[in-house]
Amino acid sequence: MDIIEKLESGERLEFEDSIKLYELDIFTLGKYAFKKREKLYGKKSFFNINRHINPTNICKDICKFCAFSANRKNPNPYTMSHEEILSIVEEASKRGVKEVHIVSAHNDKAGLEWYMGIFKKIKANFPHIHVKALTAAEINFLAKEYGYTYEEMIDMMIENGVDSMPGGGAEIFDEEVRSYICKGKVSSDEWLEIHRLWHQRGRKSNATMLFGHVEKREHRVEHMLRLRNLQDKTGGFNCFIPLIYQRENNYLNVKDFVTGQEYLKTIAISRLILDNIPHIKAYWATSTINLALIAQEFGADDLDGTIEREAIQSAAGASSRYGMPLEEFVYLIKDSGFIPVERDSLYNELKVW
Ligand code: V47
Repeated sequence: MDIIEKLESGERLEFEDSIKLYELDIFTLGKYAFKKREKLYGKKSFFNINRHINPTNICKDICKFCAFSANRKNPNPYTMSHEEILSIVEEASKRGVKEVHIVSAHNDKAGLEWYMGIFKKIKANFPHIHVKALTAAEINFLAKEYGYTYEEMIDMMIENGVDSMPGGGAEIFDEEVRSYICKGKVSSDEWLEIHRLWHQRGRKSNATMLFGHVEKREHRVEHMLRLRNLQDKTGGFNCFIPLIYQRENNYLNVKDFVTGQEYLKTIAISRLILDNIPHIKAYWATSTINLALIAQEFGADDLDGTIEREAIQSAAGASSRYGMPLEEFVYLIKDSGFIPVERDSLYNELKVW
């Protein structure tokens, strides 16, 4: 069966099929991905009103792609106090923010109580706010630093009030590429195991993929298929998020920037092969808002949120440092011919704007 027949039949796509998808022209690929998106959600595009907080940039690990952690290229180490974080959450809450997305570097001086205690304080003061926090990379770092099992760490997160896990730290699962771009960080098996255990507790998480650096298409496809495989077992992933590598202020020397066309193909392919992950997020911070809006026609149904502040990717050149005003976000989605639907962090629909 050729690839078009497979797409027409709706049969599950495997590794070789997915490589062939990349070779299709972008309009044919886009047509099939959009058809699938339309069947699921029509022209609805989901977003949330969220606030990203990155409480420390002091990191024990050295990832070549990272411009956020304090180092020679970014010599401004900081660690927020719990009071500072709480006052950010308080201000955000007054503006109607419904989710805080908290991701830090791997700071071995901050202490476990600094990492965990803040969630309890946020929940005690702002019980209506959804806490999406701690990547599998952070959980792996904390477990090893303080001598806990992953299960114990996960119980600790739940006890302290973490509601869901963000998808960071996945990078690219291929271990050879991984050891070149982020040696020493959580391995791909460990990343997947932490999410498996989190899902086993009935909790939801997201999954990212950092691409457009030194990986090949094969590595992206393999990454997605490993996620699909785990999702078959747990059903715990809400969303898949391809993140375009940003090239400023870091130590990964990449000359060829990923093209818009390659991004749109990657979004479309993720929609077609991840038949068991409900949402595909075009994360405007790394794709630019223009490309994210076009990605809606290539299978993406989610645009993340208003963000407000963001330090990790903006340190490497992304346009997310100050987020996006809600009115502008809604206007842009409408203007692109889609229906802006505000969602909560677990994809329950809250309001059609
Ligand atoms: O894992 C670091 C990435 C991630 C760069 O779950 C970079 O909804 C591009 O995971 N260029 C953290 N990316 C952010 C993240 C995320 C973002 C938005 C939504 C969600 C979600 C999760 O940022 C890291 C890493 O892959 N990152 N440096 C860079 N130079």
